[in-house]
Amino acid sequence: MFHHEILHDPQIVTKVNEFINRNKDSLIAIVTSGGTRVPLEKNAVRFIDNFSMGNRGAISTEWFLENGYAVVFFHREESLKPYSRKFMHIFEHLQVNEEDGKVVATGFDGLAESITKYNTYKNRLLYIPFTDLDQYMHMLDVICKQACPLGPRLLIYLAAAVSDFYIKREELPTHKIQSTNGDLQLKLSLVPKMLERLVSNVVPNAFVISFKLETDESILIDKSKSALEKYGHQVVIGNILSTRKRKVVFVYPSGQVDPIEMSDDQIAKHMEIEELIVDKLKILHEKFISIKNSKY
Ligand code: 9Z3
Repeated sequence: MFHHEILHDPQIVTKVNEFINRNKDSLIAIVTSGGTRVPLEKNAVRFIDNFSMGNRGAISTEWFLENGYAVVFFHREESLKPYSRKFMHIFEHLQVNEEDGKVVATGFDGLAESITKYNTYKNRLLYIPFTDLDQYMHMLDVICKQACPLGPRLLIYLAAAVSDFYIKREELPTHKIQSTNGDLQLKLSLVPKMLERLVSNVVPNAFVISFKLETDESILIDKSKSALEKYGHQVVIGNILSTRKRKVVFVYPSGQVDPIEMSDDQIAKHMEIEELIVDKLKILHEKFISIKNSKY
């Protein structure tokens, strides 16, 4: 679990198929998490990265597991993982017991509970890492194709921060860009939107949720609505960078807008908003399944 290699297509196909077979009786969620990386050179030493620690995806995965889902956690390599996310700096808090040489961790509230939860749920959790934008796009497509036969039982939760811009392969310099050439001008092209094809061709019966990230509150709802119109999926969850841990807004194809905000009491109890998000999605997903099933 500690080192994740980028997988090739046949490995992804095998892993996802095995995982789905093993979890036949569960609802399945594909959760994307962390930011994509865009290289500036073919032999790349420089990159453009999208902001995301991976908290949203990692915490949501914990709540999907808690709600009975089996989760394909498609994440940026080295971003935060479910259960271990709170213990990134554990090394500095470890001590070696002089008598028996055993390592002890002190002062870490919740560590034992997180380890127990991880061990309880790990059979329902599949890690697949990505790094670069092109890997993200290609691998997500491969994963979704394998999961497509699940129909409405499949939930896709797109929390990863995906770049809108990239440099086309034919325009990428082969070697490291030299500073001796003076100031650097970059021409970035628009990333082709993959969500539309995913929703209409690859997983047309799945329940798909995307996130919309903005920094300007005044455009969040309109941007979320236009994403729903463009892609034809079920829910957009809008969030503002600075307040994303306290409030989000669910936007539906009907135009209905449903804000979720943590109360002071919930914040004082150290609740995380992902619990509320996932609880709500589970209800919506079950409704979606029963409507889809009644149509056949
Ligand atoms: C989000 O909006 C996520 O909530 C965050 C989570 C990236 C803000 P953290 O990982 O942050 O907890 O630190 N993700 C989606 C961002 C995105 O790229 N959305 C695309 C867009 O806005 C559409 S899929 O155009």
